[in-house]
Amino acid sequence: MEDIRNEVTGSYDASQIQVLEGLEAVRRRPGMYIGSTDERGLHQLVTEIVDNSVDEALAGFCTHIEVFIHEGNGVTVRDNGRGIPVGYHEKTGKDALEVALTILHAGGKFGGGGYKVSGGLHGVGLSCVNALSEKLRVEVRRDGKLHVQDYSRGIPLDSVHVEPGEVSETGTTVHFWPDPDIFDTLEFSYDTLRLRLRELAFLNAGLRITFTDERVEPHRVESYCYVGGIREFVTFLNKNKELLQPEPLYFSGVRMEGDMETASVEVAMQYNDGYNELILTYANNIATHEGGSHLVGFKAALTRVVNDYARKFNFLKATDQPLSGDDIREGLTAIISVKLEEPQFEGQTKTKLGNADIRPLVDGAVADKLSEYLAENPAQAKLIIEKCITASRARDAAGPGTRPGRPGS
Ligand code: 0RA
Repeated sequence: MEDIRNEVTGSYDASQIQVLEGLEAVRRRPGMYIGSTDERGLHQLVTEIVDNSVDEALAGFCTHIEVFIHEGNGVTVRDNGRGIPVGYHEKTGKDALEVALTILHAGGKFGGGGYKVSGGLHGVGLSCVNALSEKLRVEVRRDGKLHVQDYSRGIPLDSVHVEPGEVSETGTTVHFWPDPDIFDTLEFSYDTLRLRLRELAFLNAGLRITFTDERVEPHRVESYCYVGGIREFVTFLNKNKELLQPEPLYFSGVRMEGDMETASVEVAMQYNDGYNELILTYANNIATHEGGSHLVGFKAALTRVVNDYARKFNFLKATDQPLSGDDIREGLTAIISVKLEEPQFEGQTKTKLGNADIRPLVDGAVADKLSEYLAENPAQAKLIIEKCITASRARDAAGPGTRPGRPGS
């Protein structure tokens, strides 16, 4: 057991013991906090740190996140947000920055009207990464000063101190070196990280993410910034395809409780001339591979609205069967992204969104905006409906057994 006395006070105070117990818990069962200690868990560390910066961007205070992989597999994540708060923290008697880096569940709601959405580790990201890093340095640019603290395996090596000189910008930088005692591998994959960082840029319109791999000469640098957000994501997924609409359709909606926005939904969709259905769903920037309430809401609204339109304008005769969900989703590429306060992740791989109240939110937004779009763009509507009817006939011609869900969604 290492000496756990507080370096400054020399005492084993209650909050210090709590911190050490938290650290111990994370280091003893890292899988409970980051999923695993293999390659996946290693990359999760980067995501956890980046998620904090993305939250700062969602709150409206950060426009640029930079990620570096250094030689020797250290990582730096830097943002231009407000900077993690520094200064005396009443409850613990420590610096607020140290609290953020050492106390599990120290995250909480963000100020500035935004709600904290990072799925990550329920807001324990920073302290977990700290506990699982052989070495970590945090730098906060705030109040014209550079505040710094160093850690090893989550234990502070010094107290928060100000480095000489002035800084003009604000922001947070975290440098960390994953602990070889914890992880099976320390080798970061450029492709894994670039995929995730680009996805985050697509999911958060206007946010710039710059990614630099310093392990190769010359360094590999890429920067992602999509003003169109998930519309550009759909365009990207549909590239090299023949398209039915010149631009993806885009719908959004929010849930308000009083004057507080407590959830939001964004949908982008575009048909191509192929037969595949590609719908990617996200909750709080996390891919929900098993779908869930947002996907159910989307499918229900899409199926209903397209059938209603087809009937109303006599694409379907009174005796015709309704178009099935599968018919309607043939050739469809879509992104559904919801942000909410307390996401419930369920299913085998914890990638199924459980929150039941998200279903009517998505259904409502898609139904309203899609009906409006079809009503205002009859030529586009005709193209879509005719494609669905073609799909339906092809499925009928293929014979029984090719219609698993009819007439459902
Ligand atoms: C809590 C409160 C405030 C900012 C942050 C956290 C914050 C955390 C991280 C983590 C990485 N980058 C970050 N940027 C900001 C707001 C403090 C204020 O009111 O100025």
